[in-house]
Amino acid sequence: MPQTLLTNATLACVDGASGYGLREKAALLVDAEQIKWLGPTDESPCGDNVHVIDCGGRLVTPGLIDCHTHLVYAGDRADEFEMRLEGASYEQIAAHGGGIISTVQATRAASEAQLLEQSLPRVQQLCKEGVTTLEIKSGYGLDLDNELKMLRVAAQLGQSMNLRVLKTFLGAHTLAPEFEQSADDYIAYLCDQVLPRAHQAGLVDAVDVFVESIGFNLTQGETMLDCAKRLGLPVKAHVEQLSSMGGALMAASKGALSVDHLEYLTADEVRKLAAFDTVAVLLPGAFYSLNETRLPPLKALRDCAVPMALATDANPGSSPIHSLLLIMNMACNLFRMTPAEALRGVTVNAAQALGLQHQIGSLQAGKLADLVVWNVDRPSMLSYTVGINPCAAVMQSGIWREDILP
Ligand code: DI6
Ligand code: FE
Repeated sequence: MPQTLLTNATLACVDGASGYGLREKAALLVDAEQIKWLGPTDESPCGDNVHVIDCGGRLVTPGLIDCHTHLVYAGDRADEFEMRLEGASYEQIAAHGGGIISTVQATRAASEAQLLEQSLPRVQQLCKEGVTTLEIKSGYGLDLDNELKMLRVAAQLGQSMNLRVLKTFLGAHTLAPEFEQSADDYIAYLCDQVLPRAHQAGLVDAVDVFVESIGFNLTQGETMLDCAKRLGLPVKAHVEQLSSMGGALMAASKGALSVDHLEYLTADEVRKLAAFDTVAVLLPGAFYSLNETRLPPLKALRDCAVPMALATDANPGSSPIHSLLLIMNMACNLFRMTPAEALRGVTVNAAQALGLQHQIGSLQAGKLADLVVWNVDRPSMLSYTVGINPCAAVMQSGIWREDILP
C-alpha cells in the first residue's frame, strides 16, 4: 500500500498539555494505519511509493471522538419535549413512568433489525462531521435479552459503518419495571446475571452507572462498579447531573476513566478529583435541552487541571442532539470554554475518557492515522459556526472514508 503524505496543512495536533498544538505549512506522513512522521512541508520525506495530497492550508485535526452517547434506542420522546415546554420537569416526567422507562418499552418492543435501522442515521450524522470513534451505552433494555440486544446493535453499527465503537454496559440506568421498588435486587441481578453474560459475549468495553436521585444511590453505584472491576472492566459514572450525591469522588476512587455531567459537582470536590486520573466529561447538550441553569464548575476544573472532555450524550430524552460540532459551540457559548478546550474535549481528552489515549486523540507519530481535513484555515472556526459542516475528508486508521464525504 502506498504511503500518504499530506502537505501544506494547518495541523492542530493537540499533542501538548494545553492549546491546539498548531503547526502551519506542515506535512504528515501516513504509513499503513499509523502516523509515521510529521514536520514542516519543506522537510517532507519523499519516496516513490508516496501519494501526495496538497491540503492548500486547510486545517487537519485528529478524528473526533464522541465519548458518551446513548444513541441505540427505539422511538422518540417528542411528546415529553412538549410537556417540558409546558412546565413539567424531567424528574416529574420520570416519576410518572415517562422518561427513560418509555424508551425502555419502545426499545424492548423493537427487533434487533429495527433497532439497527433506527440507530444507523444517528451514527451517520456524527460521522459526517468527522467522528471516527464513538462510545455507545446500553441501558434501555434493563433485562438480559434486551441489554444484550442493544450491545449487539452497537457492535453492528461499528461494523457496518467501519467505525471504532466502544460499548458501555449501563444496565444501572434506571430501575427495571420488573423490580418495582427493589433497586438493591435489581443491582444484584445485573451483577450476578446480566453483566457477566454480556462480558462473556465480548460485548462490554466498560461499565457505567447513573448515580442520581432518579437513578441509583451511592452504595448501589459502588456495588455495580465493584462488580465491573472484579470482571476486570474499566468503569465510569453519570454523576452530579441533577443533584449532588458524591458519585464523582466515589467513582474516581474506583479508578473511573471518567465522571460525566457534573453540573452539581462542587469546587471542593474538584480539588479532590484532581488527585485521580479521571476525566471530567461535560455534556452541554443535556444542560441546554433540560434548560439547566447550574453550570459545571469550569473554573475549578481548569484551575485544578482536570482534563475536560465533551460529548453529545445523544439520547431521546435529555439530549436529542447528534452533532459534536454543535456541542463544541455550546461548550463555548454556554460553559465559556475556549475553542481550544472544546477541540481538546472531543479529541485528546475524549480519548483518555475511553482509555485510548495511547492509540488515538492527537496527531503524533506512532498513533493511529485517524484525522479530519476541514474546509477552514484555523481551529476556532470549528466551534464558531453552527449549521455549516466544514468536513472535507476523513481518514480512519490510515484509510480515507469515501462513504461519508458531505
Ligand atoms: N443521563 C442522561 O442525560 C441520560 N441518561 C442519564 O443517565 C438521559 C437518558 C434519557 O432521558 O433517555
Ligand atoms: Fe448520559
